[in-house]
Amino acid sequence: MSDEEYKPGLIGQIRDKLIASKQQWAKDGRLLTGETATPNQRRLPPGQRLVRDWPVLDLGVQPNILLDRWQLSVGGLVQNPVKLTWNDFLDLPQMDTVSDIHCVTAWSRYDNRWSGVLASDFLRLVKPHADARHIVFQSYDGYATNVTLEMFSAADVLLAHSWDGAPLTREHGGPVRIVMPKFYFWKSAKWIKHIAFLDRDAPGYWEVRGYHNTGNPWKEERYG
Ligand SMILES: Nc1nc2c(c(=O)[nH]1)N[C@H]1C(S)=C(S)[C@@H](COP(=O)(O)O)O[C@H]1N2
Ligand SMILES: [Mo]
Repeated sequence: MSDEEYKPGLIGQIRDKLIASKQQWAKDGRLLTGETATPNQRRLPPGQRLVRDWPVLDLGVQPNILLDRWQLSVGGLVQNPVKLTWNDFLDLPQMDTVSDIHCVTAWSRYDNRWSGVLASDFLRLVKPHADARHIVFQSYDGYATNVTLEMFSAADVLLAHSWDGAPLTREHGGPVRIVMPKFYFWKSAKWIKHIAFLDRDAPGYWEVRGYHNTGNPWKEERYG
């Protein structure tokens, strides 16, 4: 975890309420429109509204990870289980992408410019075994979320350290977060710490609390 110990106080209580109400949304099927759309059929997925600001969502902990203490480790079914320091990470090929954010709480934000390492370049480095089919992202705040290797292999997936030309702020998941534009934003783990490659699925924080295992916004896979 972070250097900073998390002490549940007023903020913690407020967040606990938010988490509980988000979990209740899954039970009630809140925000579901019953519509579906295929990717590219339209830019704004069903039930979403466009925002211009960038809301912050977390579990009440925003870990403060100093760059010289930051490490990204990779484990499980890979040939090359690296432990990357900040400089190691910056030595990997750097790319920019532009993509839209779709949060399950119904806001979407267009045209986010991210900089970092493409998942495809990262996969070339760690070399998953043939039987690696699933991935779990583990974060410095204790959060986890699961995706398939296929989802992670998409050309638009990034391990991002910058947004709009500036380092990702702590509240938005800096030093490094995942960006998976084709899925609801809860799949885009902030404060990434460890990436595990597995031969079986391992549902994450929201996935075990009533949220969909895949989370495709054009199919409105909010809960499941
Ligand atoms: N480590 C971590 N990653 C996380 C979360 C979190 O609580 N912890 N929340 C998820 C959710 S539910 C959303 S909507 C987005 C929010 O990212 P933002 O605060 O940058 O908008 O981060 C996702 N990644
Ligand atoms: Mo979210």
